[in-house]
Amino acid sequence: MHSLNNSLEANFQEEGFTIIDHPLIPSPMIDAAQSQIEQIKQGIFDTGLSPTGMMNIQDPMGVQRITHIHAANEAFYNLVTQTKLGEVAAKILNTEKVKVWGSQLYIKPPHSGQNGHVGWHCDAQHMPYLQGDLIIAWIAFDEVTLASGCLQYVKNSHLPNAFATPLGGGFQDLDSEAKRLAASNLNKSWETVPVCLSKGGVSFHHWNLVHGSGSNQIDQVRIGLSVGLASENFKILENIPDYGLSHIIDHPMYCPVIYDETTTKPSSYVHHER
Ligand SMILES: O=C(O)CCC(=O)C(=O)O
Repeated sequence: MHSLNNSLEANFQEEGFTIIDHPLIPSPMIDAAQSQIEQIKQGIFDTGLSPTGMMNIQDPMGVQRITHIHAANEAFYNLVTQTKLGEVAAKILNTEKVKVWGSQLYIKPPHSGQNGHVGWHCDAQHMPYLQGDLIIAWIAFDEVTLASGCLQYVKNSHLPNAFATPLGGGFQDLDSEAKRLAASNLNKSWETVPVCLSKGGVSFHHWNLVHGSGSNQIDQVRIGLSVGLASENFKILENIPDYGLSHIIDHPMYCPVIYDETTTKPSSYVHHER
């Protein structure tokens, strides 16, 4: 077990996020995954399993999303399971075991305008059926900056009663919503932190942290893979629609354990059958 004063964990608890700007994920693994995106969009899945959703994937201006993409493609699966992602998440979560409960590829086309905004939200509000120690890792497929529409975190907004509940990821008027949220607690400062990353850099954020992202104003597409991670104490609540998650939560491809200190090898390293 990692010590409580571990700096990654302490930083995460205090601010609600941890940014690892050096390439935690090796470039060849990112390139391998990126080269598969077009065929995934065309419905070709080399694992034989489908993603759980493909949203707006032909929209030339809006945010395109593919959920549980790691189950549908081997290069994405390797990127999630065979890198240091789980090890770092274990330190942040102060846990012995890390499980993936979801992933979402976010593709922001060049010059996306307001359609390319992801509204201020916290992940907990969109997934009320999940409970426990949950975090999100966001992996940059290329250098991301404010100009390319990087994530923006609102510092300390994960703390109880920080701000009013945001209108959610679908509400794309970032400025007016930021004003409303900031005014909802005048005793607290609304401080946004642009999550600028180099290729292979990863940011980790708290389940309750308010975040969003602006438009991609450059000529190049902005791609990031968001990976939902949890420690062992996590559970799916009953009687709340969970969009089928309870059916795949024990599936080794959809929801692999990517780090396990109690075994010599994380279980996800076992190659899946075709
Ligand atoms: O990629 C983005 O701009 C948004 C991602 C996001 O909201 C998340 O990973 O929780």
